[in-house]
Amino acid sequence: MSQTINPPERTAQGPSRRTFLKWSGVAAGVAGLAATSQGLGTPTARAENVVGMESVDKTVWNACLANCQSRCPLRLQVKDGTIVRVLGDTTGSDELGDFQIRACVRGLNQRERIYSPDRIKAPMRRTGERGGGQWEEISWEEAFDTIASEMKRIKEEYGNEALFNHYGSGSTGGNITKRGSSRRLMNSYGGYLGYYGSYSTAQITAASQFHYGANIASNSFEDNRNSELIVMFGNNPLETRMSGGGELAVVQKMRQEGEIRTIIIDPRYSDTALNVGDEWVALRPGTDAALVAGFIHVMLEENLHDQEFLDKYCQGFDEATMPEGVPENLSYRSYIEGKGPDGIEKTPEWASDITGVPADTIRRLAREIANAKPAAIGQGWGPQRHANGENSARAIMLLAAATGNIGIPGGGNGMREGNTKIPVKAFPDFDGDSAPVSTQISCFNWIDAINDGPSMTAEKDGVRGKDKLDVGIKFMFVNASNTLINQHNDVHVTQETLKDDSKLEFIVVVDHQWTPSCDWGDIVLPATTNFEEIDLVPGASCGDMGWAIWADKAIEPLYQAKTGYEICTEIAKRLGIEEEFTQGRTQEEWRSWIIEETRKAEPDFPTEEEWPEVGVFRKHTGKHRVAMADFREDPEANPLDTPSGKIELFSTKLYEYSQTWVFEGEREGDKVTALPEYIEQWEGQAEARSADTKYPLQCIAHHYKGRTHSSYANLAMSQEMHPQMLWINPVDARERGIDNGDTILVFNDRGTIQTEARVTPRIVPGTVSLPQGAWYKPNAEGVDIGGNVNTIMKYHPSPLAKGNPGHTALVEVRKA
Ligand SMILES: Nc1nc2c(c(=O)[nH]1)N[C@H]1C(S)=C(S)[C@@H](COP(=O)(O)OP(=O)(O)OC[C@H]3O[C@@H](n4cnc5c(=O)[nH]c(N)nc54)[C@H](O)[C@@H]3O)O[C@H]1N2
Ligand SMILES: Nc1nc2c(c(=O)[nH]1)N[C@H]1C(S)=C(S)[C@@H](COP(=O)(O)OP(=O)(O)OC[C@H]3O[C@@H](n4cnc5c(=O)[nH]c(N)nc54)[C@H](O)[C@@H]3O)O[C@H]1N2
Ligand code: SF4
Ligand SMILES: [Mo]
Repeated sequence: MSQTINPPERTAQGPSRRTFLKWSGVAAGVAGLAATSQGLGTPTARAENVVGMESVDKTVWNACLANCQSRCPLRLQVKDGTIVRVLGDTTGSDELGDFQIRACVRGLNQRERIYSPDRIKAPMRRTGERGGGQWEEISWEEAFDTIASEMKRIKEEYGNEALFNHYGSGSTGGNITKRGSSRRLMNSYGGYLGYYGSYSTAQITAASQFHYGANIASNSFEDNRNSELIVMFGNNPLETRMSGGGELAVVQKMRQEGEIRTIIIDPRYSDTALNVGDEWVALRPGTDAALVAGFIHVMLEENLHDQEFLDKYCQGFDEATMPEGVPENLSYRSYIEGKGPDGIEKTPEWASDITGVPADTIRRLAREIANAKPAAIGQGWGPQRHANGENSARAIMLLAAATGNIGIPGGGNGMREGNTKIPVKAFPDFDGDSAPVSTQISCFNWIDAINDGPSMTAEKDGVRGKDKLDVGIKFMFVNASNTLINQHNDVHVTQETLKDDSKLEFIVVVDHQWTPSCDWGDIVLPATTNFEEIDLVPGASCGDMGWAIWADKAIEPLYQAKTGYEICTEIAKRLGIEEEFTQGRTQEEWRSWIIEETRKAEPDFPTEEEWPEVGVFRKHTGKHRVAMADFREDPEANPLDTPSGKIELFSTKLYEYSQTWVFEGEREGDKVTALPEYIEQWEGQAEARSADTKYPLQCIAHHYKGRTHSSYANLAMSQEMHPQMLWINPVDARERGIDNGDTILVFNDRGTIQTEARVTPRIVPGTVSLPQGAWYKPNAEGVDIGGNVNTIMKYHPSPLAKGNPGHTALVEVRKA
């Protein structure tokens, strides 16, 4: 029926410039563009200066809910039912604790997203083969009836564990508008196969569970004012928490205040290195554990480590603090001194060969890090989103322990910085401990659960809550997610898996943009953007300040779009569980409930009457977060949740897993280790440098300014400001005859991507980076001209977390 308008015709990277200009040519568009381009001034100044502001019908609060780990309020100006301008926060100041929370270019360019030609306009059903691109428009009635009857059929035939609510982070910032609705729907219907971990943090979350007994974020960035030295491993707040009132602002404020020496350890000279770094340590990806081992070797030789801290608070640095019943020479000291099973002494020269960092630099840095009292040692999530990311993450935590920096002001526990949120009541999704089904898989290995669920076990695949799965995934709800295709490692494996609809029998995709994942749905539903519904936005924070945002409906739903709550209510009705699902409340009534419930614990939280005027509610804790201060103070009274109650540098549980977990087939050679030792990655630096390699370049996939993962990727303005390109060092480019701006092919045995070269010394030689999140767009030959890095990434869950190794792959590059 309406194939011509929906799904939309896309060019290489979303709609063409021409399409964009066409829609922005409407009367309101020009003014809106002008306002967007004024984003450089302070939002207050901007709001005052906008010509004709008095002529709009209304200005409402809402927010950018993309999962960029900032959360910016937006002021939407509406005329004749159209959003004509998007303005930033008009409250707050430049003072720490009262920051004006300034939206970045993505948030301010919201109109292009709301009025994008890629908007899904009506419910659609596939007609030909799955993924074949043939669609027909159907009515909402028919869509709801079909989804409900498929859920019923699959539940009756296979049980609730055949239902799956796919990972997705597109509406993470919301509360009622978050994906809670689909979770609540499926839990009201008896539950679904759950997942643990996230695409963001699977490895560090799993690793910290064994190391610290819990996922404990480090000291806040504001606490850096108490530090002598800041060391950031793969942490890039200036590009990945970009709000002008978020961590970007805190980090820059701290820099202005104290000029504390800052060392950035990253294969890339990131914007954080550029803005606040004093020294860039360019290491090869996946080698952080080797670098740390080299540091510790120097510290032990020169007696610079904090032996007292290690003795009192940690298990397994020395033989004397090993758990009982473990053979000799398995402590970290033995590992460093070459007395462990591998017999290799972890000298700076050894570390240098692996990391590419000169041995003398390793010596100098080890001394500096050990002597700075205190030092804030922390990491972003880049080091852990790797093949053996669990060990990289734990090694960085170990460095914080060996230097005695844990639990004190100005120090840190080696995790990513912590911050403080206002405890806004969440829209109840019946998940967590109260979920009717407790069986879980990792968020990343759903592919295996589709292909052969019953073969998945606890010891081989990390199934939790049961020894093995009884049934594979048969029904999938994909809500606010482009992870079905775009964001999941190896688009080819994914497509091959989804093609066979006798395995995964039914897929519903709900989004507001027709993404590459929509191409693989059986039914695709048009969701509203959060600007077409109401909410109370929780969970935003930077440093020691938290905030919440009032979100009002700016415009009526476009096309035939419906809210997530409405969609799930209609399905619930047909499943006979409407009452359980709604509890008799409308979306407005849920917002009132959220405010009332929050006010019980937070009496100064605004009332519903106050909110529309308040817009943004901020609260500073008045102190700096110091992680694990209680434990430092009194480890006996406040033990950690590890078997020993201590920091387990040698993990008792992981030691057990190292002997019982199974790695076979493709995963052979993977291992879980009790110590955070360096493990050579598959497709890591060693293979890249071996003489007979076909693919000599390590490829990482940093998170990029132009997008939030794949969100905003389809917008012409985003593409113009931040075009997709491969970062490549001049040395590697010269060898291949590649000049800056050349069209190139990035390839390995899994696939080929066509993109542009950015020849820059800002990336270490031997490594390239293709920022993740560009929309997958294969041409007739199967070459991805969209520039999606998951075309060359491998589907290979990490050993412990079964997480996404989204920064590990080898490639070759040549001129197209
Ligand atoms: N603008 C923007 N902001 C975002 C996002 C986005 O897509 N765009 N995504 C959001 C989401 S969902 C998340 S999870 C976070 C992600 O936040 P992070 O995971 O911290 O971001 P990454 O860019 O993956 O990695 C951070 C840095 O680690 C470096 N790195 C990669 N491999 C290694 C390594 O082996 N060792 C070391 N030392 N460094 C390494 C990268 O070059 C990069 O500079 O960002 C959030 N914020
Ligand atoms: N190789 C590699 N791959 C990676 C990464 C990497 O570092 N390397 N990073 C990974 C990480 S950290 C993450 S978090 C994932 C992110 O992957 P995803 O969680 O899939 O995030 P997005 O790509 O932003 O897709 C979110 C979708 O939600 C939609 N959406 C937004 N708001 C709403 C709403 O209100 N309702 C509905 N129904 N839809 C909405 C958006 O339009 C968008 O299409 O990608 C992962 N993929
Ligand atoms: S993408 Fe992040 S930093 Fe940018 S406006 Fe949205 S919430 Fe703010
Ligand atoms: Mo993420």
